[in-house]
Amino acid sequence: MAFNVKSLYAFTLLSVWIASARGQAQEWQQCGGIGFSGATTCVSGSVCSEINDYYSQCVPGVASSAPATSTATSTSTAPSSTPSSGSSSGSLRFAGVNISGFDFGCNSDGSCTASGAWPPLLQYYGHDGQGQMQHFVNDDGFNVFRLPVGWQFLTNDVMSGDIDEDNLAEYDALVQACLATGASCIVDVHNYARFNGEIIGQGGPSNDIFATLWSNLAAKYATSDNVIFGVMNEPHDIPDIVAWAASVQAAVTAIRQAGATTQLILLPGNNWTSAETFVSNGSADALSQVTNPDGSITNLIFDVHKYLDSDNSGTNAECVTNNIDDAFSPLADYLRTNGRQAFNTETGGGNTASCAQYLCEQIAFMQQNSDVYLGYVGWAAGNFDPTYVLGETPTDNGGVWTDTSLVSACLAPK
Ligand SMILES: *[C@@H]1O[C@H](CO)[C@@H](O)[C@H](O)[C@H]1NC(C)=O
Ligand SMILES: *[C@@H]1O[C@H](CO)[C@@H](O)[C@H](O)[C@H]1NC(C)=O
Ligand SMILES: CC(=O)N[C@H]1CO[C@H](CO)[C@@H](O)[C@@H]1O
Repeated sequence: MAFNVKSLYAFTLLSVWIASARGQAQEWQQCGGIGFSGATTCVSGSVCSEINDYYSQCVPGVASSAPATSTATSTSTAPSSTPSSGSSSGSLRFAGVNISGFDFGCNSDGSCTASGAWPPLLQYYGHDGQGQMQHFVNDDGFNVFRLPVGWQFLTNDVMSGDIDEDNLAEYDALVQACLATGASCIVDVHNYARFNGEIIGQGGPSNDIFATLWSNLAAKYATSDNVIFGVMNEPHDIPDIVAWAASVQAAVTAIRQAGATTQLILLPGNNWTSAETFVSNGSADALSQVTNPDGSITNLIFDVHKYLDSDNSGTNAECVTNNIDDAFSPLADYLRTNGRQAFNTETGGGNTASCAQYLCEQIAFMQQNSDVYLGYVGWAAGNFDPTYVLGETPTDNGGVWTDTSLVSACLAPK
């Protein structure tokens, strides 16, 4: 995803030459790429930046006449006090794909069945998740995978924090296949803050039970530096956000005390982890109170999701928004002001022209704000067919992998 200075420079010279003879692209609009025939110059105050061979777009900033000074465009918004663990060079630390399958059988009320899980591994009669991840790393440059799993699978349908060793061995096969690629691997409990319809800490499993689950998972991966702990997928309709933050705190404390002292932990807010309402819904303030046992907030990252379709459900093939003005721009301001970072662990759209346009715009914006955004993870490959509306599953023809068009156009770093 590294910003290409040479192309920027070339484009800038070109744009001076053409002198806006045929109209200019607006900020965040496409301005180049294979097959593109629209305006290739950008309005004043923005420059055309190459995202990949298929897509260049106008990003805020001015072209430097001495481009060797920096590999990043300056957005002029980053104060010197911003968090430093993310890349500051205009490229994101993480780009990845969800490898779905162990979450199959989960519903949004947190009811899952262990038997509904379908491991995305050939040895368990699933798709070749291992081959997919190797392809995604080697051919596309991805470096993170999110591995959703139902709580019920981990405990073999018992409402408990005690893990079923046989089931964990199956899930661990996917985690190890992920780690073997050299990528980071998000362990994501895909339960919508619930177990069989009842909310954790608010009528459902106690915070102690939830903490025990995470203590056991964290003990398993305490020495795996590349494991990232995704505390919970998509809480929604949580009546008491402060109580939910206490449940998240219980998980964080359990993870750290189990010996996983340095890994990233992802903190999920209400309303399906919406990036758009993370601040307004009260999630940001409540989750800001969550700390490590030593009182620090080191490596505690806000988890946000955002789809680009008309109802934000991630179920429609067409996209209608790049989410910048309504979600990622105001959220970036909040994060910067408060010294925090976020990770967009679910986004995506159909393999359509509208989604290629808007998702590329969204990702480019995140790259420009990589001081506060760690990266993104597309939904989804694994056991989904390429024909699934949001399918990102590559097809394997005798060892030659072919990506879906949205992965090629926007998601793949190279
Ligand atoms: C946050 O969202 C929930 C639904 O997920 C809603 O019930 C609640 O009223 C919202 N709170 C605020 C402060 O907007
Ligand atoms: C949840 O987020 C979506 C956008 O992501 C928004 O349209 C909706 O109003 C939000 N709901 C609540 C209750 O905050
Ligand atoms: C947008 C989307 O595809 N969401 C999926 C999230 O995960 C659950 C459980 O696997 C699916 O049912 C949803 O469709």
